[in-house]
Amino acid sequence: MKTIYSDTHRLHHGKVELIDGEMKPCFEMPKRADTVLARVRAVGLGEVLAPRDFGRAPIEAIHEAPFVQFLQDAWSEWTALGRTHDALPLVWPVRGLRTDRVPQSIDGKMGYYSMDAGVPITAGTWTAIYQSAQVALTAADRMVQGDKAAFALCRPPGHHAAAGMMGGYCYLNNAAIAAQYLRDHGAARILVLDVDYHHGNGTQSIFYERGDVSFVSLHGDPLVEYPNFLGYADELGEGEGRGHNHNFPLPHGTAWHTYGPALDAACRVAEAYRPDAIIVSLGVDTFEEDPISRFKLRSEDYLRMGERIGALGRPTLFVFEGGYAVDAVGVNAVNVLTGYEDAARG
Ligand code: FKS
Ligand code: ZN
Repeated sequence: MKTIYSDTHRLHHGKVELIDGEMKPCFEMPKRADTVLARVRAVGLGEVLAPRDFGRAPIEAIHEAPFVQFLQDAWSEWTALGRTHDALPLVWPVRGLRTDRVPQSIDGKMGYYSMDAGVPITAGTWTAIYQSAQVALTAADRMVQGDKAAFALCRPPGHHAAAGMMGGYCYLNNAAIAAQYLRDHGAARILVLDVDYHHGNGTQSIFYERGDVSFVSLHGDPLVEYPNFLGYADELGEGEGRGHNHNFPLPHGTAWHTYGPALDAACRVAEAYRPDAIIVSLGVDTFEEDPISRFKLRSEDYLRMGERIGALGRPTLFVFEGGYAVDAVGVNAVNVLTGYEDAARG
């Protein structure tokens, strides 16, 4: 399968992250994508193509225009105050506070448009997130052109980003943007299968009331894991979307002997939907050595994961999400892709 990749991801390089009460270098770093690209080349997965430019319209088919504008302007508004460090939010409109007015100050806007502080905005962030979305769109367009599979090597990731909200290293929801693009180019039903360790709250919320895009996710139980406030098994969708949202929260310590059957259950849900295409939100932070996660998958398990997805026999677009064991992230992500190809070839 072809990989879509752009070097512009390097322009997004946040310096610090507040984690476990400590300021640490950002886990979501450029080297992650470099490692995956190197592995794609090492195994000869297929051609690596640069993204085309589809403009803002397909982004704004998912995200609220004022939010997109905020993302584009945030760095210049921040630096206009004489600030030189990364922009970060630090106040949020939680219970009892008002959300009917958008603040004018950049500090107010940063909080209004975010769910947590894991979203540094730097000089190059807009270019990187815009191009990350274009990477997903270009991969989606390959599928429209008839490719049976494609790999969008997106960075920054996207699955925590909602229509008007950034969070958890995510700004624009690459998988959701790709799903909408496929819908707008002839696919009637899309299934998003999210295997990142963290629940894809953004993707879920974007499609929660829609029957044309189903969301199925396996992730750390929100009772004990980020994003903490969404991702329970009783979230089944609403209205037209009723029955089209499926969460499989799993406990800390989950290894393949538990993960495999859960993936199988998720894949049976996917099969029953008979999607025209599957989009996999491919995070490999389920790895046993991941520094911020608590599942116990091993590198060879990712081959099994890919094989199970390939057995669904549907056109499949893989969109890269999380994974922070930098040295292993390439092997693990590409194992899913080669496992998929082995199974899809039959
Ligand atoms: C828990 C702190 C959690 C934020 C984790 C963000 C995870 C991001 C991701 C994505 F795919 F979006 F990159 N901090 N103690 O891996 O889900
Ligand atoms: Zn994750």
